[in-house]
Amino acid sequence: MSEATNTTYSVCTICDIGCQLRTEVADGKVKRVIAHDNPMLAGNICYKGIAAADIHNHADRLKVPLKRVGERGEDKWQEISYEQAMDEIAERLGKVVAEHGPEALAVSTSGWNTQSTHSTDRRFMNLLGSPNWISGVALCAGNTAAVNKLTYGWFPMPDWSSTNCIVLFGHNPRKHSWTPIFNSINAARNRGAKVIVLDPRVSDQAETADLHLRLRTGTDAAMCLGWLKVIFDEELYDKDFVASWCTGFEQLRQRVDEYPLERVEEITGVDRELIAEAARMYASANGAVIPWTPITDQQISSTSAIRLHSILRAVTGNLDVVGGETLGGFNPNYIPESEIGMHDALSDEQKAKQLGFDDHPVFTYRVAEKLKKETEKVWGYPYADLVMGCQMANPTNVFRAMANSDPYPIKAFFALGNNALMSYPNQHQVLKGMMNQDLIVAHEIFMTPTAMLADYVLPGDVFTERNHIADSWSWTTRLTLSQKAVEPPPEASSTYEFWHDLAHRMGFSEQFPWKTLDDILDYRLSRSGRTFEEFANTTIMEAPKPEFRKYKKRGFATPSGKVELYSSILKDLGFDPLPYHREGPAISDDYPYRVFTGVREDSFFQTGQRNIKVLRDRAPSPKLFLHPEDAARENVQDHDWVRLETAHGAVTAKILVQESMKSGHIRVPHGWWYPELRSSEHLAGAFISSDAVLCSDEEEFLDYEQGVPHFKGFPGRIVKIDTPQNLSEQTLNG
Ligand SMILES: Nc1nc2c(c(=O)[nH]1)N[C@H]1C(S)=C(S)[C@@H](COP(=O)(O)OP(=O)(O)OC[C@H]3O[C@@H](n4cnc5c(=O)[nH]c(N)nc54)[C@H](O)[C@@H]3O)O[C@H]1N2
Ligand SMILES: Nc1nc2c(c(=O)[nH]1)N[C@H]1C(S)=C(S)[C@@H](COP(=O)(O)OP(=O)(O)OC[C@H]3O[C@@H](n4cnc5c(=O)[nH]c(N)nc54)[C@H](O)[C@@H]3O)O[C@H]1N2
Ligand code: SF4
Ligand SMILES: [Mo]
Repeated sequence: MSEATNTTYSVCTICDIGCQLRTEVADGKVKRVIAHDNPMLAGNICYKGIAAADIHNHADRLKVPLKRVGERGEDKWQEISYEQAMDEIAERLGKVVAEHGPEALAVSTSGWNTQSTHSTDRRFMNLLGSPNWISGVALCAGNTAAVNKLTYGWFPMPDWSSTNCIVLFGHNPRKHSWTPIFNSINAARNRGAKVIVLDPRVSDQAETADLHLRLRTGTDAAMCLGWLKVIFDEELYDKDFVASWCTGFEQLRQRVDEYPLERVEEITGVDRELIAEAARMYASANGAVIPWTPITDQQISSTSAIRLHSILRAVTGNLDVVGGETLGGFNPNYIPESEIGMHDALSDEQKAKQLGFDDHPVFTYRVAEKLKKETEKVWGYPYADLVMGCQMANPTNVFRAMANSDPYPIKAFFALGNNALMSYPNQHQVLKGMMNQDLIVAHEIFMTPTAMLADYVLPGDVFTERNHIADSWSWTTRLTLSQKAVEPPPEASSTYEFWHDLAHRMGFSEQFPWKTLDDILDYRLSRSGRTFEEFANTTIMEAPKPEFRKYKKRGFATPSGKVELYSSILKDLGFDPLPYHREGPAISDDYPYRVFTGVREDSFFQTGQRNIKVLRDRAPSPKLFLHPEDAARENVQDHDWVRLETAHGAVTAKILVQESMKSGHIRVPHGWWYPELRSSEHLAGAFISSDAVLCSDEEEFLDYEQGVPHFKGFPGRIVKIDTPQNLSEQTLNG
């Protein structure tokens, strides 16, 4: 508790960057969520965080468990008690397992918002025997973590406080988008750090960058190969580090020689001189970072592009050094998710059934098993659940199995704090898969399109209603306090309680001895001899001092113990062990534009908050961005309604002509549905404007090694349409 007795520290989960804020309570209700009282942290708040009270107190918050009474997706419900819901879920899951095996349960969760340890999902699933856990982190940071492990065994974090150069591959933090990262970039810039932005658009970060390279979408891997060409030819690499700590330099060099700057210019559309200038700036900075970016998580050469970021860090001597990127390791004071998850409890036979294991294995158990020994040796635990990634099933394979029972049926699907219908490629396939289930459970705070498809909807608690310690999912060693400020609705549960209560009904009570969320927090702190209460009374945030060049003591957690520029694991798996550029599906006369999804919206996090008035008022309708030349060619202008069509699907949205766009490119926003149309449109309009209907999940649109989709530059066209009749006045006018 702070001095004002009714104020507590809370980790905000409106988005996934987890600012520590303060919650003010009056009359047992959240009155306001406000900025931190420590001046160093007070700038870490955006207007979504400020809207937390509106979200948590919203009239539409789910408060009572619901059981489906109509057809699936008809949105007709009966209210039931939590106990009845849990009894019935356990019984129906038991039937699915008896008929189809435990692997017939798939769980989709992003974990960051429900906080109560995503690894309890894994624990339950591993005890039951299902490897089929999927998550939005397969498209965002979790997969990057797994790909980083191939090269040097961990997922590094920029040393923001000392870096001299920041390279942003698309990544565009702003005042209201990942505010703490925005603040860290600004602080570094004010110290004199250079910023290089690679973005087809003139993004907010590009506007103030030292260098801006306007590459064509989906060409990040080729760009990195061009940088390496300069760095090798001009001998700008760290020869000692390469000689002592890297394997495969000569092979890599030969591959890089296949990418002379003329070729890279042709692929990326960026002037070769500018490419060389940027490469020199990065390599000579004496402490440079390439912060994680989702842009390379979601494109056809994703594995190569992420590997190339790792390789650039390594060969320029920026790995685990001051001002570069640090390999954190586990915090010894807190039992990590990697242990809670009980990955050893799942048999090898069940692990091999993980969907994606055979064809797109990089973030599945297939690779985790190969790195297990080294990970334990270097980091102390055999499985590193970094940013929840590293041993996931492939979402595309899971939805195929749900829809077509291929290679085996998935018949039970749980979505926890995750709007799964709209959060993966090929929404049509996800719907088909969901319609083919015997049991769907949604754990949610609002009635989303995904929840509308469930058999049971369980109301969740929110971050002001539970205790938590944020541990950045082992990405960093920092521990951040989040305190319960008010009681949740009586029939609401945390996701921890959900798994605990299900485990106790399904024979796993021994492995779930912690009755409440507070009990498991006490357990996770027990290695530092503290309870949650003691932690909360003595600290609000603690971070062990970083230690650099740890590899000198323990090596890297890879098969060779070194940085693998040439990946022995990719070779073992039958993939190209060296990075390469692969061209995405080609544009044509029929589909002449390169469409990318993203450019996050200040007002919303992903598919959420369209029902929160203060936020929706700021952005009432979905917008396609188009360059003025393209708008003229298509004869469209601001506020016109259009249909964006791909070979796969179509969305309806409004035009916003922007000079900052790159010509030939279209931006489509992510996550639009219309909560206000719940009574008039099927699934509250989830198929009207959602980017996920546009993206194919066929093999030619997937990265080979991980099987992630190509969201950055798929072919599309626009068709001008009349003003839609089914949308609200606010949407039409906004
Ligand atoms: N098609 C497509 N798919 C994408 C992306 C894309 O651009 N296009 N982006 C990807 C990226 S970068 C990410 S990070 C992921 C994000 O995917 P998710 O992490 O699933 O994010 P959201 O869409 O916000 O869905 C979160 C849901 O959790 C609910 N929720 C919020 N707080 C709580 C809580 O405390 N308890 C419970 N039980 N529920 C809660 C919200 O109401 C919301 O419906 O999506 C990925 N998928
Ligand atoms: N307000 C708000 N903030 C958010 C979120 C939110 O939903 N709302 N979501 C959070 C999450 S989970 C994430 S993952 C981040 C994502 O946030 P960012 O990392 O900033 O990603 P985007 O906003 O999708 O796109 C950033 C830029 O990528 C460029 N781009 C498009 N295609 C390519 C390409 O192929 N290569 C390159 N180099 N650039 C390209 C676009 O022009 C755009 O300017 O934002 C986080 N912050
Ligand atoms: S950036 Fe905004 S929404 Fe995200 S955690 Fe911080 S305050 Fe919350
Ligand atoms: Mo993300």
